[in-house]
Amino acid sequence: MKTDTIISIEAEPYPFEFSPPTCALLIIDMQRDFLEPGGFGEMLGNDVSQLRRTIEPNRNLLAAWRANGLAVIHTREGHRPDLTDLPPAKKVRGRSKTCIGDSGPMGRILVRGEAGHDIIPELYPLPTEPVIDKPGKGAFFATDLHAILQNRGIKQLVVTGVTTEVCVNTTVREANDRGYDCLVPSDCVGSYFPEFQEMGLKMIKAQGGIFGWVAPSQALLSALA
Ligand code: C5J
Repeated sequence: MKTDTIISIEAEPYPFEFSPPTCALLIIDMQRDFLEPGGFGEMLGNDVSQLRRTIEPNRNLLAAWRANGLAVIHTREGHRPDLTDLPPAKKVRGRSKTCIGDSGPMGRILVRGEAGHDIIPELYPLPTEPVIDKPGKGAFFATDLHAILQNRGIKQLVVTGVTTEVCVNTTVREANDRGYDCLVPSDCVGSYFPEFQEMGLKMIKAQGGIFGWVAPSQALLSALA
């Protein structure tokens, strides 16, 4: 694709104009512990089907990005095995009997290298696709994501993944403050809570797109076809 190609797609609050060669697909935390039955998310009483409906649309978008040779970056939320990067406040928050670092259904919870921490097989990264291991909710905090994007000349992001109101929203806000345009495909992000899904998307596109744009993934797929 030519570097000066500009594509306009229908989006809210107004059309999103993007240049595919400088627009990365950033897939947030599609990890087994959040999405798979029997994982940490379900152990906490969450309905994982609310997140699993995003797998197929993400698969289609990822295939389109790969087919066009565009930049793809994945993230995983998790910590060092010695937990030295886990703030004590994060560890105890929620007062759950089982918390981050403890043994869970798929290994130690949100610890790097454990089965539950890894990305679901349906969206598994290719060796050429950077994986950002992040200790926080935002993908820019304490990571080299900004440097990687700048080195590749990336100016715009399509942000997908889970969960809409937590790691997706935090990352979009961090990206916005760093000067990136962000589009969030509504069917490629998910929350365990339908009301947060709705409000999480509304907050992004409110006030003339205060944090970015929202559109169904089909708009991107049609544009890239
Ligand atoms: C993410 C979380 N990935 N909800 N984490 O959103 O704790």
